Amino acid sequence: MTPIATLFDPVHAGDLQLANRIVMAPLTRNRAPEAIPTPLMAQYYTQRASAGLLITEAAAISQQGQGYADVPGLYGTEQLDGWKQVTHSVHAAGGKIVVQLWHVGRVSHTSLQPQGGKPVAPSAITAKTKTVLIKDGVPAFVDTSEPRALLTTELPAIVHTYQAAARNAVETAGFDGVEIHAANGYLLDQFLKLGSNQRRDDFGGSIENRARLLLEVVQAVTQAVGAGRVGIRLSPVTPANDAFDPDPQPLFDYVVRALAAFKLAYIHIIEGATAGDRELPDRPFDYTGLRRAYRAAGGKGAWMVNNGLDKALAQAAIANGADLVAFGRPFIANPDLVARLRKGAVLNEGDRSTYYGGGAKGYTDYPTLSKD
Ligand code: 8OZ
Repeated sequence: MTPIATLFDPVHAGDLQLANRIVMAPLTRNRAPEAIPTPLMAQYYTQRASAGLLITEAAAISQQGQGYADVPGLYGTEQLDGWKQVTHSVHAAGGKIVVQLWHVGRVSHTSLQPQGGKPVAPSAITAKTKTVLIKDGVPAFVDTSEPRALLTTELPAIVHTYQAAARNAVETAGFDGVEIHAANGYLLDQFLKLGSNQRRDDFGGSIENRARLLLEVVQAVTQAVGAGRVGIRLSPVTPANDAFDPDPQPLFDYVVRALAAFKLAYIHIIEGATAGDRELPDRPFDYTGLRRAYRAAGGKGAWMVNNGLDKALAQAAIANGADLVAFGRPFIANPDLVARLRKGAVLNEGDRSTYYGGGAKGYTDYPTLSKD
């Protein structure tokens, strides 16, 4: 019998050869003024390069796709130059890094949009959620603006924008791959779920129609950079950003079955509420069933699980068939999380007041074990 893999064993995810199964989950940190990645960001990611895979914070594929102050982009020359420094530095430290492709859809504010326009969405339904703007140098939570419904004729350009950003990421900025952000109530998740999608065209109504934009994006992105470099993040039941669907199991079973055909590097699942409870009594979901649906349809990508894991839960997830485990907040406070998990060492506590915005404090100044 093959012994059960540990968190510290190498694994491959599509074309990505990973030194271990511990992944740094994407974490928004709002430290990229003018959407341009900085040398400090290069330092932050490089400090964490012992993870098997780093997934960057979400990066806007266009100005329209941006919804928060000081988040990075993937569409301008200076942005790509900034990212180049990040990928070079991580690679020099032996790490692997993919960038998360982000269009926020309705989770935005007119002050961040081109010409101060309305954010775009599947339907003109305002999300009951907040976004972060910076006012007088201080992060401020404000209501998201009322969106306008995208015309059917605008959707090909959105698909093309994802594709262009993926190409920029791999060909210009030097990333090992991309993760399509289809979770947490942002544009692609808004299309999937009935609470935000009331369209009457080919992109609304049936499950097949609601999944259409997502699958067109996957097709375009994999065509541009190769499926073995592409992952996708899904959050079937998260209430984040007012995401809601009354019947998520058949919806997501359909999505992963359709994804099986693409030979992606990995499927990344947020179990439960993003950064919250893993079990939601009013939103039950069978994650093992989801993985089985993917495998039964021939899906060979690595199965990555996330949300509120500690070492024991992560090891149990691997024993139960996951290939990769993603840690978010523990990576904020523990640049050497892999070494700490290996040794069973105590973890540093993160300072929530420095999660979003600011500089080096609470970002690149967390101690490693040897310096404790
Ligand atoms: C926290 C704050 C702002 C954005 C996500 C990109 O939830 C985010 C995000 C998280 O996926």
